Amino acid sequence: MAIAHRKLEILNALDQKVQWLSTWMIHNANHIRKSTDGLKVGGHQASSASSATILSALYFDVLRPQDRVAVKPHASPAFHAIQYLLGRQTREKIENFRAIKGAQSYPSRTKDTDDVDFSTGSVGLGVAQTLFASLVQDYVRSHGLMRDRPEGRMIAIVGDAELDEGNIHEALIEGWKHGLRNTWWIIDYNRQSLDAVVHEDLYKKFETMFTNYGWDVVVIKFGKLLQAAFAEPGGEDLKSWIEACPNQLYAALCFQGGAAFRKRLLSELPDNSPARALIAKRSDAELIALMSNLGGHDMASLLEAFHAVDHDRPTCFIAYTIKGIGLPFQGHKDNHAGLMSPTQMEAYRIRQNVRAGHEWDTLEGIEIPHGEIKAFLAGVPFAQEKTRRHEARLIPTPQTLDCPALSSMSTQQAFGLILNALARADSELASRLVTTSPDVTVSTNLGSWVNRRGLYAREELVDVFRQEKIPSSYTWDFSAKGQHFELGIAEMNLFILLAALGLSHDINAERLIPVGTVYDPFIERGLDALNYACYQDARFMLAGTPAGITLAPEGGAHQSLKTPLIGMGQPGLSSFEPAYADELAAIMAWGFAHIQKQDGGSVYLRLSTRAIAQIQRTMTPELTQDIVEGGYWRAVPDTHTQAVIAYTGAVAPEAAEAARTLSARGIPTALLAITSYDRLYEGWSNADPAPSQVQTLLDAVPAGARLFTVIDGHPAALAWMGSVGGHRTTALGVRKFGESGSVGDLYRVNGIDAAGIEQAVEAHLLKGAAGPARATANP
Ligand SMILES: Cc1ncc(C[n+]2csc(CCOP(=O)(O)OP(=O)(O)O)c2C)c(N)n1
Ligand SMILES: [Mg+2]
Repeated sequence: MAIAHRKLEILNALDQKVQWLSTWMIHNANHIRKSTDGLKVGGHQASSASSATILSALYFDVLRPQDRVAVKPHASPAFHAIQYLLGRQTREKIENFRAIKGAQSYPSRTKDTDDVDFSTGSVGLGVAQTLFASLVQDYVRSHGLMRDRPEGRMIAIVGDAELDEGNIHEALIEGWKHGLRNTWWIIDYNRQSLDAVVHEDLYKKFETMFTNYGWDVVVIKFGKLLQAAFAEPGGEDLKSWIEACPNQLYAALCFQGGAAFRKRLLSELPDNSPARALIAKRSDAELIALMSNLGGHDMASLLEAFHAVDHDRPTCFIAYTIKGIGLPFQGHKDNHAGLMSPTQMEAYRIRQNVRAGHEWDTLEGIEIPHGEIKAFLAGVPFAQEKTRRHEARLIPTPQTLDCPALSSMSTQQAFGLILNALARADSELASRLVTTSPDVTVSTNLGSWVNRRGLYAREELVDVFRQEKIPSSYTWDFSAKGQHFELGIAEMNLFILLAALGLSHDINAERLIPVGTVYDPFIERGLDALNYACYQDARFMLAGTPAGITLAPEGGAHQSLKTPLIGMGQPGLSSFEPAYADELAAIMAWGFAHIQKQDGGSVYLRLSTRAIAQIQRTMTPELTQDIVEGGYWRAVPDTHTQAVIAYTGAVAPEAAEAARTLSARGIPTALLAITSYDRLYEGWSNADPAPSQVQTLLDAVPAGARLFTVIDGHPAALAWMGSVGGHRTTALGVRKFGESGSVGDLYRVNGIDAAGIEQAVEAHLLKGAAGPARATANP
């Protein structure tokens, strides 16, 4: 499709403006505002320039309001410059690029104000997020929602080195399995990473890889100037020379300029090649302009390629670029952190036709009548919808959730039963629930939910075992109505999918209630993606199960001990470690509401496979409240109390037994159930002036009493509790892992069995070890 000449002129002028503003933004941050501490922050000019034309082509012409974009992290200045030109970003923000409250160094959904669709920063994650966002859009539409809104394309501008990240490859497999559509990945193929020039012919690997996963691949290699030159006499020879030129050399020549290109070409082209005349016709300036006219810097070539797509198949564009195009360090292998000096910037300003003092003027130096540019900007398709963020209505949640009253069960089992009860009932909450798991659906107890609600796939696929009447506990039918996303074993994918599901209210204007399950230790496999999901303020419930050494004989390598600290340390995630089913039911009911609240967040449940005898009790509103806030007394302290055992999770029976035994032995011992060390800690940190839950609880403990905290996990998760009221504290827990054994044996080895707890208490209280106020880890 030919692009009208005038339109191209306007787009090229805007692209130049984007180049200028983004370069200036970084210069301003470093040389004028001198960043925050006078430190050079560097690292954007070359990378941003590399993608600027791709971004200009997209935002000023190709994108529609329903499309969503993940911009590679270092193209953030170009992104902000475009939004500024579109009137969607303020001058103040870009003047304060990288400063507090200014435009963010990496596009941020939560911290930027100019409508970032997907945050980027940790390379690879934003790219994969577009893929999962597209699957989620399909899910929403398959469920009869979002019918009055057009479907959008999910687009990533990808640094070529980003494709080294394994999570992208994991996502590609999942995309293929789920029949991915409406996804574009545009690779800024500048053949440079942070450190160096990338391997030769990498694009061939990209091509086969994407084709292999069912994607269309479009290579945008040469711009119009080069294409025209190839049609001249000698053009064929020039093209062959370029095709054969190694990446490193091409980059070096781009850095050195027209004269260097001339010298090299003349030394390498055959004596009788007509290309010599083609080169001779051009000045050095014309020659470098020609040789750097790669497809990714050529507006017309980019637009042609993008507008030619008339289908919804996933498409990978490989756009050839030069890192730092148009800047003094273009092509230099060290240019990732390159910054122009004030003198270089001055020369660039003059070249860009920008008057001193008018650096931030939007249309400064553009020779096309400004009225015409403004009219063009006002008609840009992408900018036609003022706000692209949606608000979806809240899905009603019950005060309490049903949980069968078995005399003995594990929290993991209770989790499955609670979901099963939801699956049986016909509530709106149940219809909005989406579960997902990386090949541990059955072993994390989602099986009965899946039996009732089915697996999701756009195309129906029946369970052949069921069809053949072969007995099996689980029905594995896929359909467009299914409510479980089955993933392969890749925890990164789990968290990125949760990020995508958990933003559906904002992106698709349809709220989903995502619930993911994972073996607790493997949270660490996907940790960066979990952090990414939370950073974007995606909302979901996560069950990490089985957890701790309590999974015992199942396998030492699967024991998790750091995850309580992850739960505490992760912003945007409230973590819980209940011991009893009724606690879990209270937490989940609260959680389903919390993940929908404007000022809410996501929820992490650390669950165990250990069946324990349940407490026969009636849940009261007060107890529910305490459970959700993080803790309650099971045996209250009084003025005689000498020891407090504060436990969390599956070690409840040992803690209770120790408290009983010690009290019987004449050491008055109180018992504190902790359901959320995270919420207790948060509450304590934020409490001012009202006392927090943990302060209120510990107020009742006499000053001379000692706390003994017990957790099947790292003791640091509870050790801080002594600081709340100044009580001496001994923190019991697990600091080594990896050996199989029975629960009893492993608890004993780690000193968290009843005898171990009792010994710790007696060692401190009877043997006069009550020294100065300090916390001790496992004695
Ligand atoms: C997970 C992760 N590891 C390392 C980095 C540091 N880093 C930032 S950009 C980059 C590579 C840049 O290369 P490329 O993706 O090709 O981008 P471009 O050449 O367009 O700048 C690296 C290693 C990061 N941001 N994220
Ligand atoms: Mg690169």
